[in-house]
Amino acid sequence: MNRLVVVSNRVADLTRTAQSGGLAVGLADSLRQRGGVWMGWDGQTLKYEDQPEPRIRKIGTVTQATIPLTEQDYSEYYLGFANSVLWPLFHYRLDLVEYKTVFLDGYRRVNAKFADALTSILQPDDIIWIHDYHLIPLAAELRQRGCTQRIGFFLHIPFPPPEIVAAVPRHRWLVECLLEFDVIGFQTNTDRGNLQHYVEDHLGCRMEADGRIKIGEREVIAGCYPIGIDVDSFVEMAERPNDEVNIETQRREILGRKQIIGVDRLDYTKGLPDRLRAFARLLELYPEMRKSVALMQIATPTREEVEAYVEIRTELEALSGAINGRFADFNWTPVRYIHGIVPRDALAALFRASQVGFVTPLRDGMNLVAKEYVAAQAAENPGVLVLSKFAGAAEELHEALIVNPYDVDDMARNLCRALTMPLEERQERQRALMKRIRKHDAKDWLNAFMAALEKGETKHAA
Ligand code: ADQ
Repeated sequence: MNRLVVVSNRVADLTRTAQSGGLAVGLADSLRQRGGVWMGWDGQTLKYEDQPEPRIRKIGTVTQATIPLTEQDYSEYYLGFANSVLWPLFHYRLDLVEYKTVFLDGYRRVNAKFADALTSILQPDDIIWIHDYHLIPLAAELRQRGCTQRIGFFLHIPFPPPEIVAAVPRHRWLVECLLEFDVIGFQTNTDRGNLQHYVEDHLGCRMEADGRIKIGEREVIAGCYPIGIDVDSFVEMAERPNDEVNIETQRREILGRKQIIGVDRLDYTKGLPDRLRAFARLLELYPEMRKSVALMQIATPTREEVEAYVEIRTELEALSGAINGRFADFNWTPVRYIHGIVPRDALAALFRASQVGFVTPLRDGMNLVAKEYVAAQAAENPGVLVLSKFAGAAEELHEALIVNPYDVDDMARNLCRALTMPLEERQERQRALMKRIRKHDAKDWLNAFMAALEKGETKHAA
């Protein structure tokens, strides 16, 4: 088996049990199983340019190679082009794009820096797998340095329709860079279809039904590889007793109260304000629900140097305060808003102890929380997943209650339906959902992508 070299903006800390961020969670699970090298930024920012060799560290089956960035790189590449241009745009939020010419310069410069560092550790038989929107030009940079190894790319976030991609400054260059990879992986058929429309409309190329795109003498495979979780390890975590969660759950049971849970990185794509409004609407439309249900929203702060993230935090704090101010009683707090990272075992136990998993992004590549919630449920008395139709996961998880995250009334009605759903229907939905998350788990994701990258298989592309 060839050595697998994974590259992403950040490498996850494989020694920690608490991890927020889908790429870190999904990749850590997959890479631990196969072993290999993981290269990325070490999270350090230097004042001045330094060109050190990547720092190498071995953790179990994985060798980590990390490099620092300069403050200028961080501001122009990471906060700038990646998170103030590509992230909002690829999530269909043109209104939040903030572009400056130096952002694109920084994006290109850091991709060249990654290519230099990577070239110094590559071996001839390596297979390279690059992740996410930060590193779209990396294959082109590597090819310029004479790299002939197979290179794959996986986009964790959505790929929008051509009219939206066309709002990216130098969008044609960006997509041409994407086509320098041998395999391009998407979360959903919708995303892959959007690339097809772009290459047909703007580049005059054709994508075959099996996902092959011919570019001169080269052939690129565009495929759909929905990311999954390590189901067994999540099930095991959820079944393990957790004293703190148990005490809290017993207290709720005595009081006959149910719990709705939401867990997200604090990001404007996750639909958090309308989620809270939907919960308030539930209490308005169905007064009998008051005192018998609470919403626990756990939200980890991220990217706090970007203005839009500061605004969403302020808005949420105000909203949860307003809902509690309006509905709370001396012995009932309707919204519990927790601003922080929860260890994964506690998270699994909390999911299991919650009667509804409320996952309502306005747009999301996949959304692993939806799959984790399903994995954590007890087969004999499962909770119900209420899921946004704009999460990539909705393309697979048909037995969830699918809602429109912009429609507060629709979400409130479905919350009520979930909270009052008969046991038999809950069990039936849970069985079907479990089957689906097992079919597309972390191992399947890795194997399907590797089959395309190593053997040129297109079975998942169509
Ligand atoms: P994210 O946008 O980070 O990922 P998601 O897929 O939901 O979104 O993954 C978040 C992960 O972090 C989950 O494993 C969750 O349990 C964990 N997490 C979130 N908040 C947490 C908290 N407060 N405490 C502890 N853990 C927390 C990106 C894309 C997604 C895509 C993934 C994987 O935006 O669409 O599904 O990558 O490809």
